[in-house]
Amino acid sequence: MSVIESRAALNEVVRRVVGEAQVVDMHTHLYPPSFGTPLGGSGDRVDPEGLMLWGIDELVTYHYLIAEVFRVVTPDRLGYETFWKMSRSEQADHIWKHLFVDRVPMSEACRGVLTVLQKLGLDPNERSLAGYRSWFGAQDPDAYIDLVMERSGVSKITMTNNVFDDNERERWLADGALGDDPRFDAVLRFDAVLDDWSTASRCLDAWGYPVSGEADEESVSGVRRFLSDWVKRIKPVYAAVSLTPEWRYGAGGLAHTMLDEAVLPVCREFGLPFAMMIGVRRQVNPALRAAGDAVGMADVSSIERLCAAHPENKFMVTLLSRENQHELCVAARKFGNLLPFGCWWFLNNPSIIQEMTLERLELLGGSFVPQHSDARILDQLLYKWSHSRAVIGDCLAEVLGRVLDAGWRVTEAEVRAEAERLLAGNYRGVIGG
Ligand code: FIX
Ligand code: ZN
Repeated sequence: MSVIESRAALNEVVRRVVGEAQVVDMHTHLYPPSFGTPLGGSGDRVDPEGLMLWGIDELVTYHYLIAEVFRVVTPDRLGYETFWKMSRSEQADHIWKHLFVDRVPMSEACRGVLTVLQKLGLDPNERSLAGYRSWFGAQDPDAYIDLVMERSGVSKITMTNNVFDDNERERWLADGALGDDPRFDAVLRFDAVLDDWSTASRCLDAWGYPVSGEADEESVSGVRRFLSDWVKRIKPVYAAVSLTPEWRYGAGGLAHTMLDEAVLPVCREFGLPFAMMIGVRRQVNPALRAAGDAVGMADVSSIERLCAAHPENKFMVTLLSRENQHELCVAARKFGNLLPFGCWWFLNNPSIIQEMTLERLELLGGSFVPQHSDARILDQLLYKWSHSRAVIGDCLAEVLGRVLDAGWRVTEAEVRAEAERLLAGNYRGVIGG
């Protein structure tokens, strides 16, 4: 294949190739229909507590949009509890009116809903949700997953399986084959073990894993048995926790002991990478429920100490604070067992994705994972990946353009190889997929 001679030609090739490359989405909150879905194929409510969320009412009531609507119709005008008492479709009507009809839907989360409708071939200009509701109500959830994955270019969806969530845990205990859908990979998620020991110890005791209030041998072996049992049950591709900004490693304490003596040995035993998502300040406004979390800076030196202490473990890390991103890149230059990933949550906006992706390419070359969707509603794959591909493509084009200016010539095949590494290969290499 011929080499690319100009920036203009390179830009076209890079954007096309990044637009086409299949993505392995390494962190979502999505599920197959086997986990139940509130919106059945005929539009009736099949399982109100179902975990597979999809369709226009779920899209419009995404917790990002709930936070935004309370900025426009402030709680003194419409109380939180009044909102929460509304049905899902009443909440959607409220958000649609105030964020889409009465104002231009310009935030990233608002624009995302429009992109989804566009990618589905629907007219995003409807001023009422009725037409969309009948379209979505006529879809079959299982077939719809295939449609969304095909149109968003996602070849694999990685779940978040929180074993401390009663709804999810009971479903797994009732049916161990839940995760057998080949389109989905499971992930063992257990935040409480490392950052809410009072909850974790109470639950573990109740579930038959006797532990004490200390990080003693009984507790460590109880946690190891618990994690091992759930690894065997759900067959995860990695283990994961979300941690608050206060998390530290190196000064001892219960979380340090549980990591060193329970979590990381189990990861080594089963060959599992360990993902850490650090920086959420939980429930700064509890009245907003899932929308009530905020951000704080993590301690990157703790991540460095962890990677140094456990060279045989593989760590995948994403940090929630924009201010942490450069130091995470520097830490990744020091430890080959540290894989930075994604532009998480409040960072998942074009202006910040651009800043983070350029500094990662400049400091790490192509050895990182630029994005995960964090989608909670299936349809969001259609917007989260098209919005991110556009920015990632521009950043890769710029950096490869600089290489071209320095006299190095690349072929389309080499560009494709870099794009595929960024969007799938680097992550698959860590999970052994
Ligand atoms: O901890 C997490 O996995 C976070 O991504 C979620 O808790 C958060 O609500 C979210 O969906 C952000 O995009
Ligand atoms: Zn998440």
